[in-house]
Amino acid sequence: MIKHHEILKHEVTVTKEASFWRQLLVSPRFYFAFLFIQVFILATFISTRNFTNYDPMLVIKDQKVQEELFNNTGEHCLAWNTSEPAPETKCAIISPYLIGYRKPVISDEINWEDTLQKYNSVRCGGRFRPSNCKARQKVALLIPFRDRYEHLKIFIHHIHPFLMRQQLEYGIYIIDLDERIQFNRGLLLNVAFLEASKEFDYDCYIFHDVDLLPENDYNLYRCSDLPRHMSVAVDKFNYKLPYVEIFGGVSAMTKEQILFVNGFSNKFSGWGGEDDDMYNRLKFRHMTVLRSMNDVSKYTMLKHKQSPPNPKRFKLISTGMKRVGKDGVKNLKYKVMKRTDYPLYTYVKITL
Ligand code: BGN
Repeated sequence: MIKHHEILKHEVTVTKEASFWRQLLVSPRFYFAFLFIQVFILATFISTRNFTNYDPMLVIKDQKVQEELFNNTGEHCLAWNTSEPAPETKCAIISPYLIGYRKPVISDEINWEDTLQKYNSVRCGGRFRPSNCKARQKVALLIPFRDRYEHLKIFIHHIHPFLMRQQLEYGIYIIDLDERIQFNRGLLLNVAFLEASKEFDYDCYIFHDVDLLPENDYNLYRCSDLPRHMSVAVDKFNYKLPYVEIFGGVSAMTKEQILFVNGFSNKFSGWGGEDDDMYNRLKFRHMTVLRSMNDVSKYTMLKHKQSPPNPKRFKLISTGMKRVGKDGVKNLKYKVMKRTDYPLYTYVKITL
């Protein structure tokens, strides 16, 4: 038999519960929290969607110009036809195809097959030249590489139309190192320079990290009378130059400038310092570094884990100028393990 006081206890609990819900429903705090949660869910949803998923090929509004520029042939990986006469007229100083600032597309939907199909005017090895004029500079894009195929896919998808719009004649070189050897950016850039210059007499060599995507195609990928540091404003550094002497990320030098400082040091294994050492080399040889304005030199950095910094880099930098003559591009020995002209880039893997 249920006792009287137990019924009472039950009723009190029910009334307490009812009053809790009533209080909750009339409380402005409850509605505020409810609204806040909804806004939070909506904001999360919006931020995970990629609204900048535009097609860079379609940003050129004029269909005829687009066809001329990309010269679709419908075939993949054609070699240059050397007997084909190159156009005589020089391209305009500032290409008419430039579109200015566009946030780069970073999407899971980017895939090699589509990229290959889209950029089928690129010749074997990732080479291109404008079909209707003579490019003002022949540019080699040199990319030190290890494992980051996800980045490479997005980079290649972004960089081809970017360079095409600038009406450059160019080649893209991905330089990989035997995985038994610690990554060495400076050494790989030296190799890239040597390998690219064996093929063509390029006017300009651009040292380019695979995780940096230029945002504005007025950031012209060409060389000047002095070395250029190009990745001035990177989103990771709030679009500000982290320090004046920085020369990493993306920079451009001519063959003469590279040889004048004996390229990069080959001694910076692991992360950091090789670019600072290069800056010192330039200073040592009385060269200043050119930079463009922040708004044209903007870059998006693809996300990745920070590699462990090389603890020896401080010592190497402080003793660097004693080695300029004997540690660089002129004294580098390496063996090519693999060299392939892929449709969208030249791949070279080396060992020491
Ligand atoms: C610096 C690195 C550079 C790198 C930039 C940007 C060093 C040497 C310290 C004396 N330099 O700190 O190599 O490009 O950051 O990430 O670590």
